[in-house]
Amino acid sequence: MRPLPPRRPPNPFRSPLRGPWLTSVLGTVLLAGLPVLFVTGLLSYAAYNPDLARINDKTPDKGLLGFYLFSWPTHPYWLYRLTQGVHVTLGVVLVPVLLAKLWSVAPKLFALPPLRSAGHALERLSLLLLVGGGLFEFATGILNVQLDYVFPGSFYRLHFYGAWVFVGALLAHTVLKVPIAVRTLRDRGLRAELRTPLERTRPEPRDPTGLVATDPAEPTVSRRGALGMVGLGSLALLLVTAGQSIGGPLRRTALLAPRGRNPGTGPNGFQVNKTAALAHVRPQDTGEAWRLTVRGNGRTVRLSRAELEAMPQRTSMLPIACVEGWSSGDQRWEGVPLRELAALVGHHTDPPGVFVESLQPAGSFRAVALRANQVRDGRALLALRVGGADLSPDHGYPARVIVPAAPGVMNTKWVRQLTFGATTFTTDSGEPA
Ligand SMILES: Nc1nc2c(c(=O)[nH]1)N[C@H]1C(S)=C(S)[C@@H](COP(=O)(O)O)O[C@H]1N2
Ligand SMILES: [Mo]
Repeated sequence: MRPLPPRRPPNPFRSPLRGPWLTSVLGTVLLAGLPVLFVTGLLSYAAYNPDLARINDKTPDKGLLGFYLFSWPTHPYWLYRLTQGVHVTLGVVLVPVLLAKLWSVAPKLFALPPLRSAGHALERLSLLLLVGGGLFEFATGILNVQLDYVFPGSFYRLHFYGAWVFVGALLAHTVLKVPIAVRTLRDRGLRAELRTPLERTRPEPRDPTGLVATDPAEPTVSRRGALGMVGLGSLALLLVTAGQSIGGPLRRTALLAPRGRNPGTGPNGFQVNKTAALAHVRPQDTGEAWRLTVRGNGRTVRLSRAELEAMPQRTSMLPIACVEGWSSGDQRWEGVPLRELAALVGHHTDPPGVFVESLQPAGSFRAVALRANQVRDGRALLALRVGGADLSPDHGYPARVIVPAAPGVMNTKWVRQLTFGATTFTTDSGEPA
């Protein structure tokens, strides 16, 4: 008996919309957005001043990938709020486009046989890095924002290395696909296609890309309709996300914001990333017995809160802008400029950077190194009050740092010690910082 020819399963990819045109349109949108995501992501890493101290560096093994680092400026004071707001908002908004793009090329992703030749294997590998890398970056970013640092300690590393892998694959993919995308978009104008209703929606001509269905089903939606759904999805995500960065009345529309939609009322009524209780900062540590230790130049000064309040106070209108994309908006902070505290230990002109340590016993954001330019900016404070009231326990009472243009993590709460001109950054527990 002769063996039966292998039975081919019915082709599951029968949508008449698939084809190089739809893929090119979606690809063009991604090609406009992804570089912005990449650059704002790199900027976010630079904003931590990772080259200043190990403790600032969440990706210590970066090697050459840190080639572009520079000292993060303090002007304009809303810089990180802007770059990180764009990064997170754009990332969320591009999700429907990414999913639609993957849907549009699905037949290629599941093509059989999986490997036909060495060249084909290489192409598959680059696709794996592209698709896997893209999904990985979007998934880690969104999980980090929504699920409160689900990858303890490792998010930054995963997201940073993932970004380089993804961008490498994207670059190769772009070089390979731009010619066909340009040709396709030129042959089939966007306007004409967007005017085509369902009745006149036809599959694209068969072509070597293998995207067009061999046995297309009847269309149930036009290309205009399909792109419209993607656009509406993105618009809806924009509307429920952007408010967390923009603030004002829009904050209430930020339904996807992980924090701060109901932050309470009053001067301290804005987002809290980590509460005092979660940080294991106990009331007895922040009461009357609390002292701020200021060190530098071989000297040590200890100050009570009353003594800090007796120093000349300065007011700074500054936002907290978290890596998660949300911002508190400008708040009116009052306290002692960091450079005045440097002067207390003899740094009267051109103070150096400072190592800030919190009362918080453990956790990755309890200490930070600030650069000289941040200390020298007169708006950078050890804040005691916000919006005319004492800091609440959750916002860092008795004292917290606030620095213009810096990421939220630099604004250490429940400060215990400031070391100006520190050369080693080791916390009391001996942990390398
Ligand atoms: N000691 C300490 N300070 C900290 C943190 C922390 O976990 N511990 N979180 C930081 C982060 S990630 C942000 S975004 C801001 C949030 O400040 P807020 O809670 O007052 O809005 O505080 C920063 N300061
Ligand atoms: Mo943050």
